[in-house]
Amino acid sequence: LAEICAKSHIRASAINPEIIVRAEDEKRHPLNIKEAFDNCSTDKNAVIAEIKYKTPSDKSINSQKKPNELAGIYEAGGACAISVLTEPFFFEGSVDYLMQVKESTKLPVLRKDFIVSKIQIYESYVCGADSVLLISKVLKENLKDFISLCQSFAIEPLVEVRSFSEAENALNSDAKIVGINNRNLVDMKIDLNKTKEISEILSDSGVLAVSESGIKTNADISALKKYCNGFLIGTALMKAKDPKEVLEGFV
Ligand code: IGP
Repeated sequence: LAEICAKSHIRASAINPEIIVRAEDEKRHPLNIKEAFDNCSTDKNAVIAEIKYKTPSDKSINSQKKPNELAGIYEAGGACAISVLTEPFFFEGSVDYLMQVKESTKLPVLRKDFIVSKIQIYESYVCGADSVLLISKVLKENLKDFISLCQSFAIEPLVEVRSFSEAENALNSDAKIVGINNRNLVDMKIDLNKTKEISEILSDSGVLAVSESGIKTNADISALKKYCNGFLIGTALMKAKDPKEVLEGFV
């Protein structure tokens, strides 16, 4: 994680500061991911379907489908939002993919990256993100400031947590959507019980809880359902021969 964040700092320092002015001049209205979630979850499972071509946790992703093609498939399969990896070194993502997906879907689009600098939030807004991932473990005491910058652009971030203290930080920082990561970002191990464990302190707070990572089967969804409002699923869809069919099974 430290290595990914170090690379992210280098990427952030290469962003032209002019983007801040462009963001302030931009009059885009991001789609409301929380609303999309509420609409989805009234009659089905709310799934954020993810586009990622590589991941350190599974070497066997080998999708030949283009981002815009996947966006169409996910939309047709009933996803409530689309997540796009933009981290280039470990996930082979790019901001171009984010822009391509934004152009090809009417669903809210989440930028999945390791945001370490506020300039990446300005960039996300200019490049069409409707939501961004903010990781509690990475941002620590800066989390509140980063969330409020996102909200100033009407971007509601997904705030990722994996422990009680990270979840408390999210709640104290005015997060409205909290992702519980079942995967330990240090050793990559999956523990679906994380969702149950952490959901306890989220349940009375009014935030939306999203169970993230390692969800592969309908049985996983059934087991997690009572502890969260929705699911973030990447690998199982990227590895599927027919991602639409697999997604339809999840929603
Ligand atoms: C998706 P999976 O196991 O379905 O591919 O997981 C998503 O949760 C995962 O990509 C993720 C992630 C992250 C990626 C969760 N948190 C932080 C990069 C950065």
